Amino acid sequence: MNKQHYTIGLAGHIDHGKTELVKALTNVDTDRLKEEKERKISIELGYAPLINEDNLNVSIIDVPGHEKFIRQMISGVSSIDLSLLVIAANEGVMPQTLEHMEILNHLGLHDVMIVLTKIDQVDEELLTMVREDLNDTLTGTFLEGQSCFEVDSVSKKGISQLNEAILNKLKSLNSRPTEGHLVLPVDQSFHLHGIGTIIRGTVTQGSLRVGEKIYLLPNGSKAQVKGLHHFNQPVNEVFAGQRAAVALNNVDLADVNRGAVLTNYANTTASSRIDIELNVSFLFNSSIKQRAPIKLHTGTSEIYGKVIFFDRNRLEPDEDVIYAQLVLDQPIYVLKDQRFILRRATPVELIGGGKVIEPFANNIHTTKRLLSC
Ligand SMILES: Nc1nc2c(ncn2[C@@H]2O[C@H](COP(=O)(O)OP(=O)(O)OP(=O)(O)O)[C@@H](O)[C@H]2O)c(=O)[nH]1
Ligand SMILES: [Mg+2]
Repeated sequence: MNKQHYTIGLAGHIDHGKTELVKALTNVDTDRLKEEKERKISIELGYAPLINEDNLNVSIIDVPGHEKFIRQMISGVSSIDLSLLVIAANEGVMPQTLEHMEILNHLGLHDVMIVLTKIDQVDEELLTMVREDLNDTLTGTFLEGQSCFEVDSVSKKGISQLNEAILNKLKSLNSRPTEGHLVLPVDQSFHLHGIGTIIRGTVTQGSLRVGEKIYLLPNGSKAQVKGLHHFNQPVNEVFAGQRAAVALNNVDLADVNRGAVLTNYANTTASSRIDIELNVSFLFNSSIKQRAPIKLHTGTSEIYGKVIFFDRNRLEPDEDVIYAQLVLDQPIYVLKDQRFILRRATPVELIGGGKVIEPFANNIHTTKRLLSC
């Protein structure tokens, strides 16, 4: 019987116990870097397999909570099936709890389980207050009415119940389509002496085999798959939903930075002008003018550019859905309906998110001319 492949992503404020929770669930410490150990914070994405007896192939992605590392957070959750929104009982809802919640919402990641950690750090009275505060925060959001799991990750109280609920939830979700062309956004790349260029990422669509010819976007160069690993095990094929490390023949490291995409679809190219449907976040409370500099996050890439509104000269808060064009500083490979997050370039602030409605957009003047015909 074929295994089903799923990826779970963590989300939540700094120090709220995401890495400790991953450790309690998987026995893997995802804070591997020396700097992470010294500063006692997560900086990079961390990965761990969730071993289970249900024949499900489950990967967990741990993300940093610090607001400075939001880019890593967005790229980490961009390819997940289920998220665990972590809130520490001794602090309750904090700024990145809300920001991460909005990021999940705008990326269309609505399968979320809420986990209250550090319950050993509070008494029953404070726990009741935190539950009420959380309930108030979630009211009116896409997470209204969600049940909440309570754990102490250090003593593992509540972990086996959470583990069981996670597996039951995954079984109720549709697995990602393994048919269709390959989409593998790169989240790490490095050079390994004697082997060459290696990339890591989560396959979001399709599958990939050893020996297969692939294309690297945005630059369009061709390469061949020399070898594949899934969590340090050599494999012949990887499928949508799985983590993969891919050894590539004849590829410069510079061509496969985080944000590049591997595909086996020949007839495609990158674009630097895209039309978007943008849902404005309730956290956006300043205003931006026509052609303001923005940061686009989609897949694992982060690209600067300008926003051009179709119907206004300024975007104010309290808007719902608007349509706009992004003119990007570098070309990007995106698909129609692909989800994204939009942030103001300086000072950095979440504007909102939505989906790409036209990956190869016309110059705005051409669009206006076409509309007036
Ligand atoms: N007592 C207790 N301590 C916890 C629990 N969860 C986490 N901690 C501790 O809280 C501290 C922060 O936990 P982390 O898991 O590193 O927090 P994080 O959310 O991964 O932090 P960032 O990745 O930097 O955002 C560590 O010292 C953990 O051991 C818990 O349930 N109970
Ligand atoms: Mg961490």
